[in-house]
Amino acid sequence: MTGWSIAEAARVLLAAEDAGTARGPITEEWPGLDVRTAYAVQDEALRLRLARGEKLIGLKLGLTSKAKQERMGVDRPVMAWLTDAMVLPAADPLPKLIHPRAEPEIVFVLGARLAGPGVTAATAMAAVDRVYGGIEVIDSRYADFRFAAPDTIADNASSSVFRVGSVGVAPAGLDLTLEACLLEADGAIVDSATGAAVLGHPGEALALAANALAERGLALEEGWIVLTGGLTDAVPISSGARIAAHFTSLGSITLAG
Ligand code: OOG
Ligand code: MG
Repeated sequence: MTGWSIAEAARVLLAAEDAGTARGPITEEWPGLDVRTAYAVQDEALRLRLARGEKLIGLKLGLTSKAKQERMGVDRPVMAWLTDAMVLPAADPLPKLIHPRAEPEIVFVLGARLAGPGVTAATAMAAVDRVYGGIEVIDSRYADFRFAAPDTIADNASSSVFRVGSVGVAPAGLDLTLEACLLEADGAIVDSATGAAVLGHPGEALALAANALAERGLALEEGWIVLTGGLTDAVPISSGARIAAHFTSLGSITLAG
C-alpha cells in the first residue's frame, strides 16, 4: 500500500484490533515510520478511542525487563495509553483476541501528578499512592508478534486488556526490588522474577515514563494507573488455560483463557 500517513496507520491498526485480525509490520510498507511518528500514530489512535467514548485512565510501559526485550528483539522500553475499555474486571471472561499472551506486572496508582524532566525513581515513587499486582494480556496486531520498535509503538504496545489484583499496598511498606512473582500456567510454575527485573526497580520505569512524556509536553496525572512492564516473558493463553500470578505481598491474580 502507498499513501501511509499517521491517520491511516492509526485507522488500520484499530480496525485490525476491532476485527481480531493480524497483519504484517507497517515498517515493511512504510519505512518512514520512525519512533517519533509511531507515537503520533498512537496518539491518533487514542483520539479515535476517546471519540468512541473510551476514557484515558493511565499508561503502560513495555519492554522494561531483559526477559521481554530479548524475546521481542527490541532493546528499548516503550509506552502506550490505557483506557477504561482495557480493564478486565475479576468476574469477566477474556474477550476474543488474536493470539493473547499473559505477563505479570507491578502496577502503580498515582496519588499525585508526576511531571518530568528530572524525575528519579525516588521522586517517582513519592507520587505513588498504592502498588498492586496485575496481569497484562498482550495481543499484537502483527502476525507472530513480529515487529520493529516503531510497529509496536504504533500498535499501542500490543495492549488488549489487563487485570489488577485486589491487594493495594502503600509503597513505603514494600521493597519492590525484592517483591517476587511466580507465574503459573495450568498448575505449573512456568516463570518467576522479582521487581528488580524491571529496570532494577519499577520506580525507574515510572520515572522513565514521566521524563519521556515531558519531551512530548505531557505528564502523568493523579489517579492514573501505570503498568510498569512484564516482569517475565509472556505466556501464550490457550483456550481453556488457567493463568495465575502470585506475588509475595501483592496477592494473586488469576485469568482463564
Ligand atoms: C510489546 C509490549 C510489551 C511489556 O510489558 O513488556 C509489554 C510486546 O511485547 O508485544 O507490554
Ligand atoms: Mg506489558
